[in-house]
Order: sequence, then structure tokens, then C-alpha cells
Amino acid sequence: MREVKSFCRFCLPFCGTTVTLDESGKVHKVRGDRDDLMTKGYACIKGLEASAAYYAKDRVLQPLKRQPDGSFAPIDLETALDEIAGKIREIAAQHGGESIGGFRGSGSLLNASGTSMLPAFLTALGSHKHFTTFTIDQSAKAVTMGRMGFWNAPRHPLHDSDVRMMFGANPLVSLTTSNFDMTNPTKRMKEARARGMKLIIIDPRRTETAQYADVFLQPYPGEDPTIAAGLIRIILSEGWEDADFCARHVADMDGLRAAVDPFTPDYVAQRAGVGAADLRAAAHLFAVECKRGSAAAGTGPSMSPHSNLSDHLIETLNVICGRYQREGEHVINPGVLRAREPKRAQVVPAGRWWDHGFKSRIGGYGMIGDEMMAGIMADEILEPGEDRVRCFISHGSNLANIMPDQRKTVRALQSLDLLVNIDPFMNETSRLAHYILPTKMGYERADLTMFYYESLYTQPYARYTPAIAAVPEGSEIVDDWEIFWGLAKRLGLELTYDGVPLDMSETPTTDSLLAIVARHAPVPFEAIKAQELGGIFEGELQYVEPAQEGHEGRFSLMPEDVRDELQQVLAERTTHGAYRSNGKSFTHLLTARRIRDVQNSVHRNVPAIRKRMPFNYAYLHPDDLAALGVDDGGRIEISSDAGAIPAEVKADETVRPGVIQMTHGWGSLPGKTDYDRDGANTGLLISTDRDLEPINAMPRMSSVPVNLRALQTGAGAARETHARIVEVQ
Ligand SMILES: Nc1nc2c(c(=O)[nH]1)N[C@H]1C(S)=C(S)[C@@H](COP(=O)(O)OP(=O)(O)OC[C@H]3O[C@@H](n4cnc5c(=O)[nH]c(N)nc54)[C@H](O)[C@@H]3O)O[C@H]1N2
Ligand SMILES: Nc1nc2c(c(=O)[nH]1)N[C@H]1C(S)=C(S)[C@@H](COP(=O)(O)OP(=O)(O)OC[C@H]3O[C@@H](n4cnc5c(=O)[nH]c(N)nc54)[C@H](O)[C@@H]3O)O[C@H]1N2
Ligand code: SF4
Ligand SMILES: [Mo]
Repeated sequence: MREVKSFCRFCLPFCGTTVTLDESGKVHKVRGDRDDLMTKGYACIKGLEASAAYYAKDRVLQPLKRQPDGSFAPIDLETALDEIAGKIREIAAQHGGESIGGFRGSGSLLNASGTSMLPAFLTALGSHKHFTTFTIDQSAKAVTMGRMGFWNAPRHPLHDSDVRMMFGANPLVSLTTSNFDMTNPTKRMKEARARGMKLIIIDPRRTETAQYADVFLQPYPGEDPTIAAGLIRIILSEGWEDADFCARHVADMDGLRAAVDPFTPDYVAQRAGVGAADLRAAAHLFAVECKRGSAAAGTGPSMSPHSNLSDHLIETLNVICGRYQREGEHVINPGVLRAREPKRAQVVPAGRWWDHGFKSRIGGYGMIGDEMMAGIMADEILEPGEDRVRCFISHGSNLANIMPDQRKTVRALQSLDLLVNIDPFMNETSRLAHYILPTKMGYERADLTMFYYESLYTQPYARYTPAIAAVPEGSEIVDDWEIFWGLAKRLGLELTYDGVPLDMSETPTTDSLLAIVARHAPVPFEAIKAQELGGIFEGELQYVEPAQEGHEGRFSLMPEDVRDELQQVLAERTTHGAYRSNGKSFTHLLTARRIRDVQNSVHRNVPAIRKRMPFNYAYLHPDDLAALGVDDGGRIEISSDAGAIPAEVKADETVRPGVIQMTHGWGSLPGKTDYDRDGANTGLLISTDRDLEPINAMPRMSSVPVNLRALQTGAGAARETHARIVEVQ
């Protein structure tokens, strides 16, 4: 046995770990590494159980090909790539490059050498059909930047902020939220509180994070536009805004004032179910008592109706209070791996990029960056037409499980001429694939901390790790990039990788690709590699520069489409406990919520985790359980206007009455789910036929109106309950 330091690759913080390997190079044990510069010994159960995950029964150890009877047979990688390339060539020749699509999920987006390959591959094929999880997550933030414009320098950094306001984010569990520190967040929260930082939390659940809040608002879900508009109104009517900043940088203060005027404290309190005094306390604490620090949303608002509007109004709080770094301030984290750009004390005006360029034939949705909207992905496959997507590559995503509207997604995936799943596991998506191409797991590959998320660190930190563990004996698995390289070579494509054209005559290595990723770093790649624990690569200190001479850009806080949607919110007549949705009436709102034990659909195969979390419970306030006549541990049916699922309930006093919470990523394929084995898939309650937001086609994935019905328990009823569960799924 020997111990090696590396970092966990399961989620964003990339916790530093000490890994015990046996003689054959197998991961034996993992513990948090106290010496780690960022996470300082923290590691969660998912990371600690890496050995159980890596060598789980459902790990795929060689490429598999679907047989006519639906079973899978091993195929060697070169043959598989020959066959797949042949099929892609045929489909592209017949229907054009646009008929080839692909999706990047968390498994791709956490893999520094692999992730840039799918977009490079699709671009080379002439296809726009590139999707990622971003547009079923928090792409509302990109919509806000595109409609409001954005400050060219960062928001106030955490270390000298005296306040943080979070709408529907729980960083102490999710370790992700852009408005906090994802590395060892409980420790960071205690440190921030010890130096006096105030915290305002707006969440229908009294979360782990809310335990630290100075002001906690526990509204009905889906009321973030109302609450944010109400906070803006209080601040403006009291004159608590940063008037100087607004006068210099905002184009339409009058329009903003007029639009939020109807959102009086009493109106907001009544509608959102919060106290008017608490609302005022939140506004006062944020705008008057504290002068540095920002507000931001997590997935709660970004998955609820009016998600783009919510995000826009929440960012508006930062604008009117001027919560951005000004000329001369030190830019704490200018990044390491991404190219540095000057940060100027000026507004980049609204670009509305989605209005220009490629538009989907589905709903006319445009692009955000180089991405199409995941909310219309299934329709791009199903809707007849010449450029219908016929071949699809899923890279590091369990699409069949995690996409909203599971039934439609599965139907779409099943209708493809070719589905290739690049994933280490036999999961729901693998079961639908024509080819499963398995890859190495984290410790088996060289890597860098992820460039996409480096701005979420509080310092300019980056770390390299070599591959430390051996691949399982007898396996035929490769690094992710090798699959795309192999296909591109066969198809004669030229790949532009992360902006750099590759020499297609020379096979890269993982390190040569990582060197490209790190080409902008202030120190050479070799210098990053040389530091076992990584480093804080400050380079030349960066400061916010003055605005360019004659720069005229201003924020647009109340453009027409935002104003219209806000008026629409005002016109809604919501009766709590009797929610209308598509012609039906519902009693409760179902919201998303993450749990520590799993990462989306991953880690359900780890016995220690399943012991703690046998399936995804539905969390309800004890009063709601009493009203339903169901005990803790009883079973219910949850039905929305799109579908129904069974669930075992857990009493949870932290959840607001009227709200039911359940995490996603569970259940199996429709019709093949055994609740006791798989849990239930909340994607069955979501429709992508309707309720999509404008611009980014974001589905309604939280604040979903549902009805609840007790399933009989007790003697004699078990069989009936089981039958009902099978029927529902
Ligand atoms: N352990 C673990 N960590 C994860 C993940 C995981 O599955 N497991 N997933 C990762 C991913 S993919 C992401 S995107 C991030 C997400 O990170 P977060 O956004 O922090 O996600 P959650 O922890 O679910 O917190 C969302 C909160 O929103 C609240 N909420 C729900 N609806 C509403 C609403 O309408 N309004 C308001 N104000 N609040 C609402 C919920 O009660 C919940 O507390 O987490 C990442 N981290
Ligand atoms: N109802 C509902 N649906 C949701 C959400 C919700 O809150 N509610 N949240 C949404 C959000 S925010 C997100 S981000 C998505 C998450 O959607 P996904 O990212 O698709 O979800 P994961 O289950 O994390 O899937 C990651 C996959 O990558 C694989 N993998 C891990 N490492 C590697 C690797 O190195 N290479 C490759 N090729 N594969 C690897 C894993 O085995 C797994 O199958 O779900 C979305 N869906
Ligand atoms: S899974 Fe756990 S140990 Fe691994 S990076 Fe995420 S939080 Fe850290
Ligand atoms: Mo996500």
C-alpha cells in the first residue's frame, strides 16, 4: 500500500485528497488532505467512497455494442470507432452536419482535457446542435448579462464583503453557488461570520445555509420576482440606493422605479407569504447597514417560472447598490488558466447575443455562446424535418435520467439512428445507447482543476494531478479525448480545440492537451505541474482600470421584455393551496433540492450511500403529513399536469408547509422502474411541451404545481400500493 496526493474529480471543489493505493494501483481508500491549499482536509462521503464507485458492479470496462435483441456485447474500441465513424459519415452525407448533435453533462464539464472535444467535433462537422446542462441550470445569468449589460470588473469579493444575499441556493450542501466559497463552505461560513459578515437567505426551506442567516425569508417558491421587485422598491423609495453609481451607469432608473412601484411591502408580503417587516429588514441590512457584498440566485429561482426575470431583478439589487469593484481595486482572482483580460470600471452594454446568428427551427430559439437550448433538445430529435437530429453523442451526461420531461427525452433517444454514450457506467442512458464507450475515472487520468469554474475560487488557484491509479485489470478504457480524436481522424476532420487548431497528423497526449488548456497561465504549464499541491498563481497583480475614454455603455435595468414580464407577474392571480396550471388545480408546489449523498444521478451505486439514502425521499412539513394522514415513512403519489410518481415521505420541519421537495437523478427508465430499488424520477412531472421560458427555453423544474395522495399502507394494502406504484411509473 502507498499513499499519493491528488484531488477528487466528482464535483466542483475538487477537494484535495490522500489516496491509498494497493500494489496493483487500485484505489483502496481516500481521505481529505489537510495540506490542501483550498479544501484543507474537507471531503464528503461521495469522495471518501471513491473506491466503491470506481469498482462498482455497473462500471463498464470495455466498449459495448447493442445487439438486435437489446443486449450488449463487447466490441474492441477501434472497431467501435470504425463503425460509429462510418454511420456518422453516412448520416452527415445524407442529411447534412446539422443532423449530428451532442450534449455535455457534468462528467464532461469536470474533465479538463476532454470537455473541449465535443464542441470541436460538432463544429468541424458543421453542426450547431451542441447542448450542455447549462441551459437546464442557471443560464438565466447569461440572459441577465445579455439584457442588462454587465460591469466589466467583478462583484465585491467575498473576503471583504460585509453581506451576502442568496435566493434559493444552499452552498453548504451543494458546494457550488457562485456567490459563496465552494471549498469547505461550512468552515468558510464560520470564518466569514466570525469577521462579521451578514447573511440574508431567501428559501422556502430553512436550509443548512440558512442556519447562519441574519435575515431569513421563507416564502412560497416561485415568488422571487415579487420579492426582488419588492426589495428594489423599498431601496429606491427610501433613497438607499447608490445614487451616484446609478446616475453614472444606469440608463433607465425612471423605468425601473415605475415598473416596481406596484410591488409594495404589503403586496409582496401577502403574495410571497413573508413578513413585511422582514422584507424591510432584508433591504435595510443589504443596502444601508452593509456597503459591500452582492445578491445572487442559485437553482431555486433559476428552475422556477419567470427564472430569467428573477435573475434580472436579483442582479438589479447589485446594480442599484453599486456592488461592483471600482477603479483601482485589486482583482483578487483574475484567473489562472483562462486568458486574462483587463477589468475596467465600466458597463458592457446589453448584447442580446441570441438575437443574432443561428436560430433553431424549434420555437426560433437562438444560441447562448456556442450552445443551443437543452429544453428543446428532445424536439430537435423528434420533430420531422431534413435537419432533424439523427445521431447523438452524449458526453458525461445521464440524459435519460436527468433531463426534464423524462418520457419525451427517452422517446427521443430511442428514435435516434445512432446514440453513442461516452460514460464509465451502465446507467439509464447507456441502456438506450447503440454504443457505450467507457472512459477512465478521475484518479486514473491526468487532469487540471476545471478552467470553466476557476472564477468561483476566492484566489487564483490551479492544480495539476498526474494519473495516480491504474485502470481496472483487463479493461479497455481510454481518456475521453481519445474517443473524439479517433472519430475525427477517421472522418478527416480538423479540430479546433479550446480555440487552438490541432495538428491532426500528430496524436496528442493528455498532457499536451492540458498544456493547451493552461497556455494563458502566468507561469508555464511545467511550473504548475511541478507543484504537487497546486498553487496560488498570482502573476502580476491585477487592478481595476479606469473606464475607456468616451465610454458610454450603461445598464438597461428595465428593457421592454423585462417590463412586460413583470407586468405579467403582477397580473397573475395566485391562490396558495389552489394553484392553477394548464387548466387544472393543485394543492402543493414541488421544488428541487440537492442532497449531500449523491451528485445528480451519480453515486446511487455506492452501498454506503444507499444505506443512508435508499431512495429520493419527498420532504414535507409534519403539518402537511398530518393533513394528508400519512406518517413519516409512508408513501404518497405526487401528480402534476405532466405525470405522476410515487414517493416515500420524510417529515422535515425545515420545509415550508405547502411545499414538497424531492431531489432529481433517481428512478430508472419509464416502465422499468422499481421504486424500492430505484426511487422515482422527478423529470416525469415536468413537461417541455409548454412552460418554457423565453430566450433560453428553461423548463419549469421547480415550483411545479402538484397534488398529493396517500398510498395505502398497513396490513393487506402493501400489494395494492405496489401495484399503484408500478402503474404510476
Ligand atoms: N451534494 C450535491 N451537490 C451538488 C449537486 C448534487 O446533486 N449533490 N448538484 C450540483 C449542481 S448540478 C448544481 S447546478 C448545484 C446547485 O446548487 P444550489 O443552487 O445551491 O442547489 P440546492 O442545494 O438544490 O439549493 C437550491 C435551493 O433552492 C430552494 N428553492 C427551490 N425553489 C425555490 C424558489 O422558487 N425560490 C427560492 N428562493 N428558493 C427555492 C431549495 O429549497 C434549495 O434550498 O449543486 C451542485 N452540487
Ligand atoms: N428534475 C430536475 N432535473 C434536473 C435538475 C433538477 O434540479 N431537477 N438539475 C439539472 C442540473 S442543474 C444539472 S447540471 C443536470 C445534471 O445532469 P448530468 O450532468 O447529466 O448529471 P449526472 O448525473 O451528474 O451525470 C454525469 C454523468 O457523467 C458520468 N461521468 C463521470 N465522470 C466522467 C468522465 O470522466 N467522463 C465521462 N465521459 N463521463 C463521466 C457519470 O457516470 C454520469 O453518468 O441535471 C439537471 N436535471
Ligand atoms: S465529491 Fe465530495 S470530496 Fe469529491 S470534490 Fe465533491 S465535495 Fe469534494
Ligand atoms: Mo447543475
